[in-house]
Amino acid sequence: MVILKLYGAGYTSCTRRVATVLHELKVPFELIEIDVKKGEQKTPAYLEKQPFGKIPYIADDGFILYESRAICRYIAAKHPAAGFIPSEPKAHAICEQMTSAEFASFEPLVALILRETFFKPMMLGTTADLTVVEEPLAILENLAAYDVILGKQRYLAGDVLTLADLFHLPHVPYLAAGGSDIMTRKPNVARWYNELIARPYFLVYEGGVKTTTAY
Ligand SMILES: N[C@@H](CCC(=O)N[C@@H](CS)C(=O)NCC(=O)O)C(=O)O
Repeated sequence: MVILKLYGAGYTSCTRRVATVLHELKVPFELIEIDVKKGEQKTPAYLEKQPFGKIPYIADDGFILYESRAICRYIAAKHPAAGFIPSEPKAHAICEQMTSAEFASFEPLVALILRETFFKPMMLGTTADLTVVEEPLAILENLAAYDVILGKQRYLAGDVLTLADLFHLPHVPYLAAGGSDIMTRKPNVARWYNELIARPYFLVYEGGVKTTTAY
């Protein structure tokens, strides 16, 4: 069997999003570490595979795919029994509703915070300017809609775990590391979050993503 190759950086959220789904579905994979700091993702050889010059991408028996969420959908589609992409039309639509909320509303806010408090210090050696993160943090602090949704059901798209839940997770530890307690202040969000981080795949956040050939 040809092992799936994940080209990325173990500490980044997009790479961890893909690794989270791979781990959940017990898919063996090899992580090919891309040196983002040195700009390896902008080299001609890399751009041939990922023309946007971003990580991650996968090679699955010669099939190349980029965009972390598209990769997760592909992997989940290959393992339909897990139900990460519901097949019943209404359940499917509700899952899409929440993956859209993640992509359009949650991710852009968290990305602003992440860039200022984690990537800029790491890449440029600068100190975080906390005034930049005040507004996105204030919006996120609310999380009111999430608490309402999670007050009615166990997970974001209903009572079964789906990609909607998994897509939200990779950014979240950075919020906690940045001193924010927004994931644990609202009771229903806290219940959901604590359940998710207790799952074994959450370990990928601690040591970063690593090649995993067996489960
Ligand atoms: N929407 C893309 C975003 C990819 C992305 O922005 N990757 C970041 C790391 S999380 C990256 O490649 N940063 C280095 C760069 O922009 O050169 C995805 O989900 O895969």
